[in-house]
Amino acid sequence: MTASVSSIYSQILDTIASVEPRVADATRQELSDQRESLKLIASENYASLPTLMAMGTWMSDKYAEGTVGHRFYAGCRNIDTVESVAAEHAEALFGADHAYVQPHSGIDANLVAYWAILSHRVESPTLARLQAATVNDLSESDWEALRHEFNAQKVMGMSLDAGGHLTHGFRHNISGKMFQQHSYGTNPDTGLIDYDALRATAKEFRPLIIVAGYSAYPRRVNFALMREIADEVGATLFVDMAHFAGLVAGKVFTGEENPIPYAHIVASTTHKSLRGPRGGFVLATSEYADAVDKGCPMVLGGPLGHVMAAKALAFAEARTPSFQTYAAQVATNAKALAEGLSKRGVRLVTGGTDNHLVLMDVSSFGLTGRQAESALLDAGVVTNRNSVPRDPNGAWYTSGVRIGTPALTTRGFTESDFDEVADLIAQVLANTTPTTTPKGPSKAKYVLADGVADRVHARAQELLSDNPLYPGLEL
Ligand code: DSN
Repeated sequence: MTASVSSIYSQILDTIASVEPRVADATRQELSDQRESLKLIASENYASLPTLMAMGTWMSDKYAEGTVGHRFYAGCRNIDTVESVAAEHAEALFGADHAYVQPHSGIDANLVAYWAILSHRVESPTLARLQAATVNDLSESDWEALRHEFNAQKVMGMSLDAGGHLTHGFRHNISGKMFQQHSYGTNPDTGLIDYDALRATAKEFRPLIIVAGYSAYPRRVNFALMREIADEVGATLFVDMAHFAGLVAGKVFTGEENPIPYAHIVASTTHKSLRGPRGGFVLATSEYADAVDKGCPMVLGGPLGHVMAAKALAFAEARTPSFQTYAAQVATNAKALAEGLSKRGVRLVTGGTDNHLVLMDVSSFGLTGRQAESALLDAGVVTNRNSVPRDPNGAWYTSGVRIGTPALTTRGFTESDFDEVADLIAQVLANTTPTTTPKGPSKAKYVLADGVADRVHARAQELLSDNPLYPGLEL
Protein backbone atom coordinates (compact mmCIF):
# COMPACT_ATOMS: atom_id res chain seq x y z
CA MET A 1 0.00 0.00 0.00
CA THR A 2 1.48 3.36 -0.94
CA ALA A 3 1.27 6.50 1.14
CA SER A 4 -0.84 8.02 -1.61
CA VAL A 5 -3.72 5.61 -0.94
CA SER A 6 -3.78 6.80 2.66
CA SER A 7 -3.83 10.38 1.51
CA ILE A 8 -6.55 9.66 -1.07
CA TYR A 9 -8.79 8.10 1.61
CA SER A 10 -8.02 10.97 3.94
CA GLN A 11 -9.11 13.46 1.29
CA ILE A 12 -12.23 11.44 0.56
CA LEU A 13 -13.18 11.52 4.23
CA ASP A 14 -12.45 15.25 4.44
CA THR A 15 -14.68 15.79 1.41
CA ILE A 16 -17.47 13.76 3.02
CA ALA A 17 -16.99 15.71 6.26
CA SER A 18 -17.43 18.99 4.41
CA VAL A 19 -21.04 17.95 3.72
CA GLU A 20 -21.92 15.97 6.86
CA PRO A 21 -19.17 15.41 9.44
CA ARG A 22 -21.15 12.73 11.29
CA VAL A 23 -21.02 10.47 8.25
CA ALA A 24 -17.26 10.94 7.90
CA ASP A 25 -16.80 10.32 11.63
CA ALA A 26 -18.89 7.13 11.54
CA THR A 27 -16.94 5.90 8.51
CA ARG A 28 -13.61 6.49 10.26
CA GLN A 29 -14.95 4.90 13.43
CA GLU A 30 -16.15 1.84 11.51
CA LEU A 31 -12.63 1.24 10.21
CA SER A 32 -11.26 1.49 13.69
CA ASP A 33 -13.99 -0.78 15.14
CA GLN A 34 -13.34 -3.38 12.44
CA ARG A 35 -9.60 -3.17 13.04
CA GLU A 36 -9.95 -3.59 16.78
CA SER A 37 -12.50 -6.38 17.07
CA LEU A 38 -12.29 -10.10 16.48
CA LYS A 39 -14.77 -10.31 13.63
CA LEU A 40 -16.19 -13.81 13.78
CA ILE A 41 -19.54 -13.27 12.07
CA ALA A 42 -19.56 -16.15 9.59
CA SER A 43 -21.21 -14.08 6.85
CA GLU A 44 -18.82 -11.11 7.00
CA ASN A 45 -15.44 -10.45 5.45
CA TYR A 46 -13.18 -7.56 4.40
CA ALA A 47 -13.32 -6.66 0.70
CA SER A 48 -10.09 -5.57 -0.97
CA LEU A 49 -9.39 -1.85 -1.33
CA PRO A 50 -9.76 -1.98 -5.15
CA THR A 51 -13.18 -3.58 -4.65
CA LEU A 52 -14.18 -0.91 -2.14
CA MET A 53 -12.85 1.85 -4.40
CA ALA A 54 -14.87 0.59 -7.37
CA MET A 55 -18.06 1.28 -5.37
CA GLY A 56 -17.23 4.93 -4.80
CA THR A 57 -17.63 6.21 -8.35
CA TRP A 58 -20.07 7.75 -10.77
CA MET A 59 -20.92 4.30 -12.11
CA SER A 60 -23.60 4.65 -9.42
CA ASP A 61 -25.29 7.45 -11.34
CA LYS A 62 -26.70 5.53 -14.29
CA TYR A 63 -30.00 3.76 -14.75
CA ALA A 64 -29.61 0.55 -16.76
CA GLU A 65 -32.71 -1.61 -16.40
CA GLY A 66 -32.63 -4.53 -18.81
CA THR A 67 -29.65 -6.62 -19.82
CA VAL A 68 -26.38 -6.02 -21.65
CA GLY A 69 -27.15 -4.50 -25.06
CA HIS A 70 -30.89 -4.48 -24.32
CA ARG A 71 -31.60 -1.63 -21.91
CA PHE A 72 -34.64 0.47 -21.19
CA TYR A 73 -32.41 3.58 -21.00
CA ALA A 74 -30.01 5.20 -23.45
CA GLY A 75 -26.30 5.66 -22.79
CA CYS A 76 -25.51 2.37 -21.07
CA ARG A 77 -22.34 1.33 -22.89
CA ASN A 78 -20.10 1.56 -19.83
CA ILE A 79 -22.56 -0.27 -17.62
CA ASP A 80 -22.71 -2.89 -20.39
CA THR A 81 -18.94 -3.22 -20.12
CA VAL A 82 -18.80 -3.72 -16.36
CA GLU A 83 -21.78 -6.07 -16.34
CA SER A 84 -20.26 -8.19 -19.16
CA VAL A 85 -16.86 -8.28 -17.50
CA ALA A 86 -18.38 -9.29 -14.16
CA ALA A 87 -20.47 -12.03 -15.80
CA GLU A 88 -17.49 -13.27 -17.81
CA HIS A 89 -15.36 -13.59 -14.66
CA ALA A 90 -18.18 -15.26 -12.72
CA GLU A 91 -18.79 -17.82 -15.48
CA ALA A 92 -15.09 -18.62 -15.73
CA LEU A 93 -14.60 -18.71 -11.96
CA PHE A 94 -17.44 -21.15 -11.32
CA GLY A 95 -17.53 -22.98 -14.66
CA ALA A 96 -21.16 -21.93 -15.12
CA ASP A 97 -23.09 -21.68 -18.38
CA HIS A 98 -24.53 -18.30 -17.46
CA ALA A 99 -24.06 -15.63 -14.80
CA TYR A 100 -26.48 -12.84 -13.91
CA VAL A 101 -24.71 -10.28 -11.75
CA GLN A 102 -27.44 -7.69 -11.13
CA PRO A 103 -29.02 -8.86 -7.84
CA HIS A 104 -28.48 -6.35 -5.05
CA SER A 105 -28.37 -8.91 -2.27
CA GLY A 106 -28.62 -12.62 -1.54
CA ILE A 107 -32.36 -12.40 -0.96
CA ASP A 108 -32.81 -10.63 -4.28
CA ALA A 109 -30.74 -13.32 -5.98
CA ASN A 110 -32.94 -16.01 -4.43
CA LEU A 111 -36.08 -14.22 -5.61
CA VAL A 112 -34.67 -14.04 -9.13
CA ALA A 113 -33.99 -17.77 -8.95
CA TYR A 114 -37.51 -18.53 -7.72
CA TRP A 115 -39.00 -16.37 -10.44
CA ALA A 116 -36.86 -18.02 -13.11
CA ILE A 117 -37.92 -21.48 -11.98
CA LEU A 118 -41.59 -20.55 -11.83
CA SER A 119 -41.58 -18.88 -15.20
CA HIS A 120 -39.63 -21.73 -16.78
CA ARG A 121 -41.41 -24.65 -15.18
CA VAL A 122 -45.00 -23.68 -14.61
CA GLU A 123 -47.21 -24.03 -17.64
CA SER A 124 -49.89 -21.40 -17.68
CA PRO A 125 -51.29 -18.95 -20.19
CA THR A 126 -50.64 -16.10 -17.78
CA LEU A 127 -47.00 -16.99 -17.34
CA ALA A 128 -46.55 -17.57 -21.06
CA ARG A 129 -47.92 -14.10 -21.73
CA LEU A 130 -45.73 -12.67 -19.01
CA GLN A 131 -42.57 -14.05 -20.58
CA ALA A 132 -43.30 -12.06 -23.69
CA ALA A 133 -44.44 -8.96 -21.85
CA THR A 134 -43.23 -6.40 -19.39
CA VAL A 135 -44.72 -5.97 -15.96
CA ASN A 136 -46.70 -2.96 -17.13
CA ASP A 137 -48.59 -5.04 -19.68
CA LEU A 138 -50.18 -7.20 -17.02
CA SER A 139 -53.70 -6.53 -15.86
CA GLU A 140 -54.93 -6.94 -12.30
CA SER A 141 -56.64 -10.19 -13.28
CA ASP A 142 -53.32 -11.48 -14.69
CA TRP A 143 -51.70 -10.76 -11.36
CA GLU A 144 -54.52 -12.45 -9.52
CA ALA A 145 -54.08 -15.54 -11.72
CA LEU A 146 -50.35 -15.49 -11.10
CA ARG A 147 -50.80 -15.24 -7.36
CA HIS A 148 -53.04 -18.25 -7.52
CA GLU A 149 -50.59 -20.21 -9.67
CA PHE A 150 -47.61 -19.35 -7.45
CA ASN A 151 -49.41 -20.40 -4.33
CA ALA A 152 -50.12 -23.76 -5.86
CA GLN A 153 -46.40 -24.43 -6.26
CA LYS A 154 -44.28 -26.23 -3.69
CA VAL A 155 -40.82 -25.58 -2.33
CA MET A 156 -38.81 -27.75 0.02
CA GLY A 157 -35.81 -26.22 1.79
CA MET A 158 -33.82 -26.75 4.96
CA SER A 159 -35.62 -25.52 8.07
CA LEU A 160 -34.35 -22.35 9.69
CA ASP A 161 -33.45 -24.01 12.96
CA ALA A 162 -31.51 -26.75 11.17
CA GLY A 163 -29.40 -24.07 9.48
CA GLY A 164 -31.45 -23.11 6.41
CA HIS A 165 -32.20 -19.54 5.44
CA LEU A 166 -35.36 -17.46 5.80
CA THR A 167 -35.76 -17.45 2.04
CA HIS A 168 -35.86 -21.24 1.83
CA GLY A 169 -39.57 -21.31 2.63
CA PHE A 170 -39.69 -19.94 6.20
CA ARG A 171 -43.26 -19.03 7.10
CA HIS A 172 -42.38 -15.42 8.04
CA ASN A 173 -40.63 -14.81 4.73
CA ILE A 174 -42.22 -14.18 1.35
CA SER A 175 -40.87 -17.56 0.19
CA GLY A 176 -43.11 -19.20 2.76
CA LYS A 177 -46.08 -17.13 1.57
CA MET A 178 -45.69 -17.46 -2.18
CA PHE A 179 -45.23 -21.23 -2.09
CA GLN A 180 -46.65 -24.17 -0.23
CA GLN A 181 -43.63 -25.20 1.73
CA HIS A 182 -42.30 -28.20 3.58
CA SER A 183 -38.91 -28.12 5.22
CA TYR A 184 -36.33 -30.81 5.82
CA GLY A 185 -34.27 -30.89 8.99
CA THR A 186 -31.29 -32.71 10.36
CA ASN A 187 -30.90 -35.98 12.23
CA PRO A 188 -31.57 -35.32 15.95
CA ASP A 189 -28.60 -37.47 17.02
CA THR A 190 -25.94 -36.37 14.56
CA GLY A 191 -27.18 -32.93 13.51
CA LEU A 192 -26.41 -33.93 9.91
CA ILE A 193 -28.71 -33.84 6.89
CA ASP A 194 -30.47 -37.19 6.65
CA TYR A 195 -30.63 -37.75 2.89
CA ASP A 196 -32.86 -40.82 3.20
CA ALA A 197 -35.41 -38.87 5.20
CA LEU A 198 -35.10 -35.98 2.76
CA ARG A 199 -35.75 -38.33 -0.16
CA ALA A 200 -38.80 -39.81 1.58
CA THR A 201 -40.21 -36.33 2.31
CA ALA A 202 -39.60 -35.22 -1.28
CA LYS A 203 -41.39 -38.29 -2.62
CA GLU A 204 -44.39 -37.56 -0.49
CA PHE A 205 -44.46 -33.76 -0.89
CA ARG A 206 -43.47 -33.66 -4.63
CA PRO A 207 -41.99 -30.14 -4.62
CA LEU A 208 -41.41 -28.09 -7.75
CA ILE A 209 -38.19 -26.81 -6.16
CA ILE A 210 -35.70 -28.37 -3.77
CA VAL A 211 -33.48 -25.78 -2.12
CA ALA A 212 -30.06 -26.87 -0.93
CA GLY A 213 -27.73 -24.57 0.97
CA TYR A 214 -27.61 -23.03 4.42
CA SER A 215 -26.57 -20.16 6.62
CA ALA A 216 -25.83 -22.01 9.83
CA TYR A 217 -25.07 -25.65 8.97
CA PRO A 218 -21.42 -26.40 9.73
CA ARG A 219 -21.03 -29.23 7.25
CA ARG A 220 -20.70 -29.86 3.52
CA VAL A 221 -23.60 -30.96 1.35
CA ASN A 222 -23.59 -33.75 -1.21
CA PHE A 223 -25.08 -31.94 -4.20
CA ALA A 224 -24.90 -35.01 -6.44
CA LEU A 225 -27.25 -36.76 -4.05
CA MET A 226 -29.49 -33.70 -3.84
CA ARG A 227 -29.73 -33.66 -7.64
CA GLU A 228 -30.51 -37.37 -7.71
CA ILE A 229 -33.39 -36.78 -5.29
CA ALA A 230 -34.59 -33.73 -7.26
CA ASP A 231 -34.60 -35.78 -10.48
CA GLU A 232 -36.53 -38.60 -8.81
CA VAL A 233 -39.38 -36.26 -7.94
CA GLY A 234 -39.16 -33.97 -10.97
CA ALA A 235 -37.97 -30.98 -8.93
CA THR A 236 -35.61 -28.21 -9.95
CA LEU A 237 -32.51 -28.17 -7.76
CA PHE A 238 -31.80 -24.64 -6.57
CA VAL A 239 -28.65 -24.16 -4.51
CA ASP A 240 -28.19 -21.09 -2.34
CA MET A 241 -24.41 -20.96 -1.91
CA ALA A 242 -24.30 -17.48 -0.36
CA HIS A 243 -22.30 -18.70 2.62
CA PHE A 244 -19.86 -21.01 0.92
CA ALA A 245 -19.37 -19.39 -2.52
CA GLY A 246 -15.76 -18.61 -1.57
CA LEU A 247 -15.11 -22.28 -0.83
CA VAL A 248 -16.57 -23.23 -4.22
CA ALA A 249 -14.59 -20.49 -5.99
CA GLY A 250 -11.43 -21.48 -4.11
CA LYS A 251 -11.82 -25.16 -5.07
CA VAL A 252 -12.22 -26.36 -1.51
CA PHE A 253 -15.61 -27.83 -2.39
CA THR A 254 -15.02 -30.05 -5.40
CA GLY A 255 -16.68 -33.15 -6.88
CA GLU A 256 -20.03 -33.87 -5.27
CA GLU A 257 -19.56 -30.90 -2.89
CA ASN A 258 -19.42 -28.42 -5.77
CA PRO A 259 -23.00 -27.39 -6.55
CA ILE A 260 -22.37 -25.98 -10.02
CA PRO A 261 -22.40 -29.24 -12.04
CA TYR A 262 -25.50 -30.51 -10.21
CA ALA A 263 -27.80 -27.53 -9.66
CA HIS A 264 -30.12 -26.08 -12.27
CA ILE A 265 -29.78 -22.67 -10.64
CA VAL A 266 -27.36 -21.36 -8.03
CA ALA A 267 -27.78 -18.07 -6.20
CA SER A 268 -25.26 -16.36 -3.98
CA THR A 269 -24.06 -13.25 -2.27
CA THR A 270 -20.73 -11.72 -3.20
CA HIS A 271 -19.67 -10.42 0.20
CA LYS A 272 -19.38 -13.44 2.48
CA SER A 273 -16.65 -16.06 1.98
CA LEU A 274 -16.30 -14.75 -1.61
CA ARG A 275 -14.94 -11.48 -0.16
CA GLY A 276 -16.47 -9.07 -2.67
CA PRO A 277 -18.81 -6.09 -2.43
CA ARG A 278 -22.20 -6.40 -0.76
CA GLY A 279 -24.46 -7.92 -3.42
CA GLY A 280 -25.76 -11.04 -5.12
CA PHE A 281 -25.61 -13.01 -8.34
CA VAL A 282 -27.22 -16.01 -9.99
CA LEU A 283 -25.61 -18.81 -12.01
CA ALA A 284 -27.76 -20.90 -14.29
CA THR A 285 -27.63 -23.66 -16.82
CA SER A 286 -28.38 -22.51 -20.38
CA GLU A 287 -31.89 -23.88 -19.92
CA TYR A 288 -32.68 -21.26 -17.25
CA ALA A 289 -30.51 -18.41 -18.59
CA ASP A 290 -33.24 -16.42 -20.36
CA ALA A 291 -35.59 -16.71 -17.41
CA VAL A 292 -32.86 -15.55 -15.00
CA ASP A 293 -32.11 -12.53 -17.18
CA LYS A 294 -35.66 -11.31 -16.60
CA GLY A 295 -34.71 -10.65 -12.96
CA CYS A 296 -34.87 -6.92 -13.69
CA PRO A 297 -37.54 -5.61 -13.87
CA MET A 298 -39.52 -8.68 -12.68
CA VAL A 299 -37.95 -8.82 -9.24
CA LEU A 300 -35.20 -6.23 -9.13
CA GLY A 301 -34.87 -2.49 -9.45
CA GLY A 302 -32.24 -1.00 -11.73
CA PRO A 303 -28.82 -2.64 -11.50
CA LEU A 304 -26.13 -0.87 -9.48
CA GLY A 305 -23.33 -0.09 -11.92
CA HIS A 306 -20.80 0.74 -9.22
CA VAL A 307 -21.48 -2.53 -7.41
CA MET A 308 -21.31 -4.59 -10.61
CA ALA A 309 -17.91 -2.94 -11.23
CA ALA A 310 -16.81 -4.06 -7.77
CA LYS A 311 -18.20 -7.55 -8.39
CA ALA A 312 -16.09 -7.76 -11.55
CA LEU A 313 -12.98 -7.04 -9.47
CA ALA A 314 -13.92 -9.50 -6.74
CA PHE A 315 -14.59 -12.30 -9.25
CA ALA A 316 -11.26 -11.51 -10.94
CA GLU A 317 -9.49 -11.64 -7.57
CA ALA A 318 -11.15 -14.96 -6.77
CA ARG A 319 -9.69 -16.46 -9.97
CA THR A 320 -6.13 -16.05 -8.65
CA PRO A 321 -4.11 -18.83 -6.96
CA SER A 322 -3.86 -16.71 -3.82
CA PHE A 323 -7.63 -16.87 -3.42
CA GLN A 324 -7.47 -20.68 -3.52
CA THR A 325 -4.85 -20.56 -0.77
CA TYR A 326 -7.12 -18.24 1.19
CA ALA A 327 -10.18 -20.48 0.78
CA ALA A 328 -8.26 -23.57 1.89
CA GLN A 329 -7.04 -21.66 4.95
CA VAL A 330 -10.61 -20.61 5.81
CA ALA A 331 -11.61 -24.29 6.09
CA THR A 332 -8.40 -25.30 7.91
CA ASN A 333 -8.88 -22.46 10.37
CA ALA A 334 -12.51 -23.42 11.00
CA LYS A 335 -11.37 -26.92 11.98
CA ALA A 336 -8.74 -25.45 14.32
CA LEU A 337 -11.37 -23.18 15.86
CA ALA A 338 -13.79 -26.09 16.34
CA GLU A 339 -11.12 -28.32 17.84
CA GLY A 340 -9.95 -25.51 20.12
CA LEU A 341 -13.48 -24.97 21.39
CA SER A 342 -14.28 -28.67 21.81
CA LYS A 343 -11.17 -29.35 23.86
CA ARG A 344 -12.14 -26.46 26.12
CA GLY A 345 -15.57 -27.94 26.75
CA VAL A 346 -17.70 -25.94 24.31
CA ARG A 347 -20.44 -28.06 22.76
CA LEU A 348 -20.69 -27.76 18.98
CA VAL A 349 -23.66 -28.63 16.79
CA THR A 350 -22.65 -31.72 14.73
CA GLY A 351 -19.51 -31.96 16.90
CA GLY A 352 -17.37 -29.84 14.57
CA THR A 353 -17.16 -28.35 11.11
CA ASP A 354 -15.94 -29.05 7.63
CA ASN A 355 -16.80 -25.68 6.09
CA HIS A 356 -16.18 -22.11 7.25
CA LEU A 357 -18.50 -21.93 10.25
CA VAL A 358 -18.97 -23.34 13.71
CA LEU A 359 -22.24 -23.36 15.64
CA MET A 360 -21.70 -23.31 19.43
CA ASP A 361 -24.46 -24.56 21.69
CA VAL A 362 -23.96 -22.37 24.76
CA SER A 363 -26.75 -23.91 26.82
CA SER A 364 -24.24 -26.09 28.65
CA PHE A 365 -22.87 -22.85 30.16
CA GLY A 366 -26.39 -22.01 31.35
CA LEU A 367 -26.52 -19.17 28.81
CA THR A 368 -28.79 -18.15 25.98
CA GLY A 369 -27.25 -17.21 22.66
CA ARG A 370 -28.19 -13.63 23.34
CA GLN A 371 -26.30 -13.52 26.66
CA ALA A 372 -23.26 -15.20 25.12
CA GLU A 373 -23.28 -12.87 22.09
CA SER A 374 -23.44 -9.80 24.35
CA ALA A 375 -20.75 -10.99 26.76
CA LEU A 376 -18.45 -11.81 23.84
CA LEU A 377 -19.06 -8.34 22.39
CA ASP A 378 -18.09 -6.79 25.75
CA ALA A 379 -14.73 -8.47 25.27
CA GLY A 380 -14.38 -7.29 21.63
CA VAL A 381 -15.44 -10.59 20.03
CA VAL A 382 -18.14 -9.95 17.41
CA THR A 383 -20.45 -12.92 16.74
CA ASN A 384 -24.14 -13.50 16.19
CA ARG A 385 -26.58 -15.56 18.16
CA ASN A 386 -28.27 -18.30 16.21
CA SER A 387 -30.83 -21.02 16.81
CA VAL A 388 -29.64 -24.56 17.22
CA PRO A 389 -31.78 -27.44 15.93
CA ARG A 390 -35.02 -27.72 17.93
CA ASP A 391 -33.97 -24.67 19.96
CA PRO A 392 -35.99 -24.30 23.19
CA ASN A 393 -35.15 -20.58 23.32
CA GLY A 394 -36.58 -19.72 19.90
CA ALA A 395 -35.12 -17.44 17.25
CA TRP A 396 -34.79 -14.30 19.41
CA TYR A 397 -32.86 -15.50 22.47
CA THR A 398 -31.57 -18.75 20.94
CA SER A 399 -29.23 -21.31 22.48
CA GLY A 400 -26.47 -20.94 19.94
CA VAL A 401 -23.78 -18.60 18.71
CA ARG A 402 -22.57 -18.86 15.12
CA ILE A 403 -18.97 -18.02 14.33
CA GLY A 404 -16.87 -18.27 11.19
CA THR A 405 -13.36 -17.83 9.88
CA PRO A 406 -13.59 -15.95 6.53
CA ALA A 407 -12.89 -12.45 7.89
CA LEU A 408 -9.99 -13.15 10.23
CA THR A 409 -8.43 -15.47 7.64
CA THR A 410 -8.38 -12.49 5.28
CA ARG A 411 -6.32 -10.69 7.94
CA GLY A 412 -3.83 -13.57 7.98
CA PHE A 413 -4.95 -15.58 11.03
CA THR A 414 -3.80 -19.20 10.95
CA GLU A 415 -4.61 -22.32 12.98
CA SER A 416 -2.59 -21.30 16.04
CA ASP A 417 -4.30 -17.90 16.12
CA PHE A 418 -7.69 -19.59 15.95
CA ASP A 419 -6.74 -21.90 18.80
CA GLU A 420 -6.14 -18.75 20.83
CA VAL A 421 -9.43 -17.28 19.64
CA ALA A 422 -11.11 -20.48 20.89
CA ASP A 423 -9.43 -19.96 24.24
CA LEU A 424 -10.66 -16.37 24.47
CA ILE A 425 -14.23 -17.42 23.60
CA ALA A 426 -14.15 -20.24 26.16
CA GLN A 427 -12.89 -17.84 28.84
CA VAL A 428 -15.80 -15.48 28.21
CA LEU A 429 -18.40 -18.25 28.20
CA ALA A 430 -17.05 -19.84 31.37
CA ASN A 431 -17.06 -16.50 33.18
CA THR A 432 -20.53 -15.31 32.20
CA THR A 433 -23.47 -15.90 34.51
CA PRO A 434 -27.14 -15.21 33.76
CA THR A 435 -28.71 -12.59 35.98
CA THR A 436 -31.51 -13.89 38.17
CA THR A 437 -34.60 -11.72 38.32
CA PRO A 438 -37.60 -12.10 40.65
CA LYS A 439 -39.21 -14.09 37.81
CA GLY A 440 -36.24 -16.46 37.45
CA PRO A 441 -33.10 -16.50 35.31
CA SER A 442 -33.05 -13.77 32.69
CA LYS A 443 -32.61 -14.76 29.04
CA ALA A 444 -30.96 -11.44 28.18
CA LYS A 445 -29.13 -10.11 31.24
CA TYR A 446 -25.85 -11.51 32.48
CA VAL A 447 -22.72 -10.71 34.45
CA LEU A 448 -19.27 -11.14 33.01
CA ALA A 449 -16.75 -11.69 35.81
CA ASP A 450 -14.47 -8.74 36.63
CA GLY A 451 -11.37 -8.40 34.51
CA VAL A 452 -12.31 -10.99 31.88
CA ALA A 453 -13.39 -8.51 29.21
CA ASP A 454 -10.19 -6.47 29.63
CA ARG A 455 -7.98 -9.54 29.61
CA VAL A 456 -9.61 -11.01 26.49
CA HIS A 457 -9.67 -7.66 24.77
CA ALA A 458 -5.97 -7.10 25.43
CA ARG A 459 -4.97 -10.49 24.01
CA ALA A 460 -7.29 -9.98 21.03
CA GLN A 461 -5.54 -6.67 20.30
CA GLU A 462 -2.18 -8.44 20.20
CA LEU A 463 -3.50 -11.03 17.74
CA LEU A 464 -5.13 -8.33 15.62
CA SER A 465 -2.10 -6.08 15.51
CA ASP A 466 0.01 -9.03 14.33
CA ASN A 467 -2.50 -9.35 11.45
CA PRO A 468 -3.42 -5.78 10.50
CA LEU A 469 -6.47 -4.85 8.46
CA TYR A 470 -5.57 -2.93 5.29
CA PRO A 471 -1.89 -2.72 6.20
CA GLY A 472 -0.35 0.54 5.02
CA LEU A 473 -3.67 2.36 5.04
CA GLU A 474 -2.95 4.99 7.67
CA LEU A 475 -6.15 6.51 8.88
N1 DSN B 1 -27.61 -12.42 7.02
C1 DSN B 1 -26.96 -13.53 6.41
C2 DSN B 1 -26.19 -14.31 7.38
O1 DSN B 1 -25.70 -13.73 8.33
O2 DSN B 1 -26.03 -15.51 7.21
C3 DSN B 1 -27.90 -14.38 5.67
O3 DSN B 1 -28.86 -13.60 5.05
